[in-house]
Amino acid sequence: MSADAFLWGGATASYQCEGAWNEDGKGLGEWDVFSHGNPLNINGATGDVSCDFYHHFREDIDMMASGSQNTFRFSISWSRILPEGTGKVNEKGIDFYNSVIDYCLEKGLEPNVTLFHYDLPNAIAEKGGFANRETIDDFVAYARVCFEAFGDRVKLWATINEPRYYAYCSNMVGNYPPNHSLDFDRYFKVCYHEAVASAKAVALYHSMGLTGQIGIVIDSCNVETSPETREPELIKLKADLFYDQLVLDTSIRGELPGALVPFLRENDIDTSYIKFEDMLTFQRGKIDFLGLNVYNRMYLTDYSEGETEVFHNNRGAWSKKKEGIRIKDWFETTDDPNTKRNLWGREIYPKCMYNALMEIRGRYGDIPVYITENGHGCYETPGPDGRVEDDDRIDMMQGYIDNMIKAMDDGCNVKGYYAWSPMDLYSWVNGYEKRYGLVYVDFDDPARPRTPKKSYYWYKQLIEDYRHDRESQ
Ligand code: BGP
Repeated sequence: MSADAFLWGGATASYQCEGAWNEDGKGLGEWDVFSHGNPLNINGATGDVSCDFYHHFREDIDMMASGSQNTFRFSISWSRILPEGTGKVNEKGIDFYNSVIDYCLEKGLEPNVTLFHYDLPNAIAEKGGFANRETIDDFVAYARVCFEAFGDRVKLWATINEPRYYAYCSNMVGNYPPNHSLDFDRYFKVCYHEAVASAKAVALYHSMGLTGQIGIVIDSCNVETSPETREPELIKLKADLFYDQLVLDTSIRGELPGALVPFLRENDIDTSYIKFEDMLTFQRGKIDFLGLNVYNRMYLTDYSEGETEVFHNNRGAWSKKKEGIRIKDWFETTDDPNTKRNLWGREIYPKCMYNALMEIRGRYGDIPVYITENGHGCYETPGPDGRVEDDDRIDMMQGYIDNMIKAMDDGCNVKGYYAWSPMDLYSWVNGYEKRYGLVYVDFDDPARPRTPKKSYYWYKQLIEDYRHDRESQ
């Protein structure tokens, strides 16, 4: 593979695919506790086994390699490495990830490793998780263990997956543990501490003399306002602070967005946790690349009458709910009659890929970007021949990829694309009915057999055509 070859692959997260939740010395994670009996786990699914990547990783990596993919993004389970969150290292956890990394390299896949993808060790969650400032140093200590164990072979690292969306679901929607609802103080505090933790881990990585690159992964929240919106520029300013600037400005520019503190103060939101010394941490912890997960945009309008409320759909076709929020005197999410939604009420809007990339280029310059996730969740049942004809997924992903390539042609520095997900896996709270994989997993069969879907072959062809057209000269 040439050093500057575009990376094409798939992305997973430890809790969503590994299973083996209590094997080989792994400690309890906050999702293990939540999914075992919390009534807010409304579909009753757990990640105890999932697609059992822990025991099937060679088969999955073989499938990726045969699909012409040259990279694999996965996350490390903090509680598999440090069962209590801090302190003693579980050597069997280290062995597992060594095997995954080594097998990726053997098969020609560049490992792209995320340190934290929503799954705090329970011991850390019980101390308040990222609402507790102590978690910053716990995270950095865990990062050091990973850099020392795997940093010789892993050249692409991400600190935190979607710090904003994790904080949002845990503290605003309340569907993720610890299930706080519309808690603005906690939401901003968690986002802030995650930003400091990420910057500290980046600074540590850069100080260790390792030869790779390190970034953060954000959920792209490209904000657009509907035509009838009053004061659209003000709405956009507020929404950018709420959705993405706290992560982007701290990690790319190394500074807190200037408007953040006055905005929070005017809205009586706690700012007591913001420390002057952290400004230096942000300066020292600038990322090498940005990971961008692209699913949808934030389509907004003004909202001044009525209550603040949040709505979410973890029941799919069983519910008519859309995904969104209304915040009194800030904004509300609204409908664009011209765009489709998936059955979980999320907008499908391929052009947000182009818009998000161009906006990042416009605001932050030539930062290298990886599209660390993009995909389509659907109900799926194989036909009588065992095949899944997932034409909707193909159409959807093709639209997003076309927009990514257009943005690259217009100057965006995109280095790679990861399909969410290479195989079917657990979808947070939604369970297993919402499938994203390019490969079908039969969750009813204890052997968890895998069968490539039509999209798997489409993706392989797309990668090969891209290489032929763009990289063979
Ligand atoms: C992203 C997460 C992934 C994945 C994906 C699909 O926000 O990083 O972990 O789950 O979204 O979301 P969901 O499974 O909720 O449909």
